Amino acid sequence: MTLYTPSPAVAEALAAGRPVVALESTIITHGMPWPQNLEVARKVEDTVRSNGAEPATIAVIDGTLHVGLTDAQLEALAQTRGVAKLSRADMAVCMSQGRTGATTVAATMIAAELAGIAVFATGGIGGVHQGAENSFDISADLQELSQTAVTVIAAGAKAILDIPKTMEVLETLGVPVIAYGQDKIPAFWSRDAGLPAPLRMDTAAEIAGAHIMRGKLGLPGGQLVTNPIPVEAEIARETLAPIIARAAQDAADHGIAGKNVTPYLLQRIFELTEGRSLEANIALVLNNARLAAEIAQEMCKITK
Ligand code: PSU
Ligand code: MN
Repeated sequence: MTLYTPSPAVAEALAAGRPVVALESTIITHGMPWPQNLEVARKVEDTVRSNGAEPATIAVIDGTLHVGLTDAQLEALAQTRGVAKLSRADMAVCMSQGRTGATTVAATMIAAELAGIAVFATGGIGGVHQGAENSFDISADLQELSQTAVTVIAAGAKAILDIPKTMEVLETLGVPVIAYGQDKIPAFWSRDAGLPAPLRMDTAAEIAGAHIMRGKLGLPGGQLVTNPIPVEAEIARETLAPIIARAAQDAADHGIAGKNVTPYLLQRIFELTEGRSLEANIALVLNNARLAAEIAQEMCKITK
């Protein structure tokens, strides 16, 4: 029994040593509303392709871990309601029970490493939630970055999180946090989280080189590349702060907990910004797909 099923295009690219970029599916099922979720999923794949790499969207469908989806599978996933949200804890259970689930950053990293894919593009990673000192809500994405050798390109930690605490945890776990092309950490919908970046790199080649050096040193884990949202799509921090506070209060009032927190907040912010948050989200995901494809190409050059 094979553990995962690559799509024909992904299998071919991997066999030929061509660049491949992993993509998550929770952003499709839990991060964006229908039908934009399908449109964006297709656009992200096209962006990876037009930038010289093969996209591999990852999901568990009827118990099979798919690395690369056909367009029909992508469409079905985007339309299905009640799809499970899978992280490290529940991926094996979903597979052994023959169920369907979308992969978060953590689960996508596990699948990517298994398939030999070193680069993964997403929107934002999970992190330490505001009030974590009481709720203990810290995303499994952080732990995963410390143990699975995949370079993840994101637009920073979402502004719904406690970004300083998220940075502290990443430092403790030994995860390199690299800001692309600037000295500051970006905050998903805005380019500046008000914190200096621990590391800065200005080219895809440097990022690829650092990933490979980490492997040579025998250090487990990956890298987090934080790629600032394009200027024209940015929403200012001051604009978002009261909206996020309101969404967080609503989540508390409704007793939202566990893995429902992130999807609830994203949906609420979408409503409160009248869709502006989604437009920004789309722009930053495409921007990350572009950079990820470049990094994947550079990695292939080094390892060839
Ligand atoms: N970014 C988005 N939308 C999302 C997510 C990220 O714009 O839905 C998802 C990712 O899959 C990430 C997950 O891994 O949220 C984090 O969830 P949690 O905080 O429950 O670990
Ligand atoms: Mn959580």
